[in-house]
Amino acid sequence: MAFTTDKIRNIAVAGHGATGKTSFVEQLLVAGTAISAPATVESGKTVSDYTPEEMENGISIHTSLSNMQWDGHKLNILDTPGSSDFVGEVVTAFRAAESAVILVGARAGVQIETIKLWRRLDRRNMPRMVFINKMDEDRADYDAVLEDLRAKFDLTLVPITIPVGSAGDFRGIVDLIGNTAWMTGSDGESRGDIPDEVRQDVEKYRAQLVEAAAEGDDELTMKYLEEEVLTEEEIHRGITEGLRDDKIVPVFCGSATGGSGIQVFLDFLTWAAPSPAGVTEIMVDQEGNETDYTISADSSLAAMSFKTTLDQFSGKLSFVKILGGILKPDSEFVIDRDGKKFKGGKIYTALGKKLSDADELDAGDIGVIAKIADAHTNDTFHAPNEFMHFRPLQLPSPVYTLAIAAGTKKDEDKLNEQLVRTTEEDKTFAVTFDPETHETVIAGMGELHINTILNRIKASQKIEVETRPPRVAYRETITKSAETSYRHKKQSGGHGQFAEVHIRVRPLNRGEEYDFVNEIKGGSVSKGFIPGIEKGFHEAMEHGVLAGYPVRDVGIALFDGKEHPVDSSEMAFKIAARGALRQAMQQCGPVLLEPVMKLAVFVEDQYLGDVLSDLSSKRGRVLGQDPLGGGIVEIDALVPQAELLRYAIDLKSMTAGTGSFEMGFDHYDPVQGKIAEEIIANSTYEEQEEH
Ligand SMILES: Nc1nc2c(ncn2[C@@H]2O[C@H](COP(=O)(O)OP(=O)(O)O)[C@@H](O)[C@H]2O)c(=O)[nH]1
Ligand SMILES: [Mg+2]
Repeated sequence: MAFTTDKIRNIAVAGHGATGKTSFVEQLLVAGTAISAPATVESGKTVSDYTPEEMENGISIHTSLSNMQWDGHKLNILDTPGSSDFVGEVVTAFRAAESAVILVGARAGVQIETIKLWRRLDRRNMPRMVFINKMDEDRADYDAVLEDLRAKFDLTLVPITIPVGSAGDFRGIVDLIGNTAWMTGSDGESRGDIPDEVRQDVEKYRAQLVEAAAEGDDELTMKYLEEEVLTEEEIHRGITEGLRDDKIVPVFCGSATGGSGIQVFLDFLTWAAPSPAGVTEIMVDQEGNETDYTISADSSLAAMSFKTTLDQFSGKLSFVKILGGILKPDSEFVIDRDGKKFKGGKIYTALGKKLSDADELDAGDIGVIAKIADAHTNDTFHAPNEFMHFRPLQLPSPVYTLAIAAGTKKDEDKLNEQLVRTTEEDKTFAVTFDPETHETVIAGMGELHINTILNRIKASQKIEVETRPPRVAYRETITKSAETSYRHKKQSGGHGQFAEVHIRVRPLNRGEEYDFVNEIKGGSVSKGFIPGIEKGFHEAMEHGVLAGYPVRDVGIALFDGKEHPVDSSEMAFKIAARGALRQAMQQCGPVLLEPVMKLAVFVEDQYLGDVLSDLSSKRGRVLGQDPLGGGIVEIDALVPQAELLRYAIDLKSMTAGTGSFEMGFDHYDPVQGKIAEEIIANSTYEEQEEH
């Protein structure tokens, strides 16, 4: 059965690790009769956590897609991992959904990932709801968590449901709009009268709710100011508009393992959560211009692949969101990246790992296309004869890198193939070959992320891999000017080799790389030899005189030279130029340069002191500290890359696993003293040249 765009809801379930997301999704699916009973995460049998690595670790690692029906609507639910190592999966889910529900523990309250997710949603202006989960847990405190949320976030937080009792005494919830209680019993939730003990709370929170609804819409504001009441229909309108415009955040509560708070939440999704109809996506044309594209089933076929996986039985699975038109099994489409044409073949809806045939998927819907071997994450699939490309997922850059090699030479190709394949699926994972260090370098979001990938490759390919910290890409440069001349002369039988160059060398500004001026007047060196001379300079700059690292930011002027009518050649001038520049660099105060990274570290303030002193021991320079509210601090700092090779691991151990960071290359800085001496002493360059 196909659902029209306005009857579809795509919801991302997000939150700090272990707030109960996967358990919550189980309950939604039970209520929607997509499954008959909820499984516990510990049993390894939940719908969402189905990969071997998830069952082994007991946590969600991938975003998994489920679908269910509720009151004439189709809900596509994306359960996301809570660990910052898998933030790429969360971004993926946010891209595919129109709204998100953030789970927060009724005892734990706002945690570090809650804040980071909130900021991510802010950047997208994405409508969001909060579900305060684990109301049955010891020391669960709804009021305190709501207060905590209000203190930390600017948006208007509006309770839609409140608890009846808490911790051991938690018995159900009250739906403030419908004015009914939903009490939990052995056979799930059932409607009942509002218990007297919560009447006062109901009144207090209902007043907040009506006031917030009134703020959603000017007309309602007027009416509320005059009459101080709104009808149920008006409350619905105000909340729906406030949520859609990302001004108010509806707050729910319940217990995922106890199956409480589920019915009201599902009803709410159908009447209040935004559908994909009329939502805009950003399209990029071949010149890079961005335009808005409105999701509509009336357009020609367009879809975006937001996730790719490799299934043992079904082969490659492309998770797509249909943005235009209607996808059918026989639809023809083209992949924007390489222009290759495909016929859809089978299309599916997903319930975790279980795929079911679909007859059609309308614009706004999410589904799976199997066996398109060439499809990658971020591809746009569009109707033949028109080019379309949707803006790719905006993912954070990797923070943890390792050099990698197969255990044995013969497995090298296998390993490389698997690594490259992983980059096509997982856009937060990268692999590069560093021609300078001859290392294959992999990069990801943390140790857990990288280990998950490598364990999968090792198990599926039956190969061993070895990893070690990657070499740092040092550079060399000069600090003063000098003038020098160099003669290359060789007499070996037949005709000899002769060339002489006179050069002036000066340091350039950082980042200017290389500059060459030919100042020769009067033809002491023929024009024809100049390309050979420049080649010689480039060769000399490939390996500096200190430790053999590439040289940069050097300006060279060729102001004189000598040539021989028979013995001079381009080759002879290349050798002379190389010799001249190497000689000059010795005289120009050569120094090592090291890459310095810009770092944003997120920590709870109890760890702030430790993290700051660690940064200073790592030669870091703190640029600022920004309290993000709720005891979470962002530290911005500049730190040499050489000190950060294990930071993804160090930070986790310093902060009991709660800290995380983002980083990117910033600039090169000179390294001096003992540290430079050590790098030079450890350089293997000279040895390599002798082979
Ligand atoms: N007491 C209680 N435990 C819960 C509740 N929801 C989840 N849990 C437990 O919390 C742990 C983490 O749950 P999980 O669904 O994997 O959380 P996720 O990491 O957010 O997906 C599991 O042991 C669950 O059984 C709840 O409402 N009450
Ligand atoms: Mg989970």
